[in-house]
Amino acid sequence: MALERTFSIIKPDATERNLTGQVNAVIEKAGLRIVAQKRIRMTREQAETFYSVHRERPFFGELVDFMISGPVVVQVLEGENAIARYREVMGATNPANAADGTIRKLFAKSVGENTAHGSDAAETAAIEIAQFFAGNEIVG
Ligand code: 3AN
Repeated sequence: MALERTFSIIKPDATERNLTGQVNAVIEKAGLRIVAQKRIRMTREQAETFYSVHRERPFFGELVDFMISGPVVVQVLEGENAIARYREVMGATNPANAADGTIRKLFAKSVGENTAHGSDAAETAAIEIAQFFAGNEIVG
């Protein structure tokens, strides 16, 4: 097992409903450690860069508009196999398909407004962490 770091975003649908602490409780109960965290308002440019792999998808504009519609909480999570583990803890992209007890089953409103983002691979985790955090802001 490898100690890994992954990048997480608590999305505007969750901050709007004051759910940051409840999402964090699920993360911590799952054995992941929040080693960096800040609440920010993403700029359109930041959101477009962050989701640039989805630029050609039909929902890209809607996704960017949503991500800048309110505050988000960006985080670095650390733990054994943190990347895959956090995707399990988040549950399926569409909350209708998410397993019981997952963040998206518990809190997500829809496939777009789905409460949490987690990196999908080690390479993307490193890129996403570096977009929002300097090395000295991450304290393990
Ligand atoms: P995940 O976040 O589970 O890795 P992706 O990478 O397929 O899922 O999608 C990235 C984000 O794009 C999702 N978290 C969601 O907010 C949004 N999204 C995905 N599919 C749709 C869709 N059909 N309609 C609207 N938004 C979507």
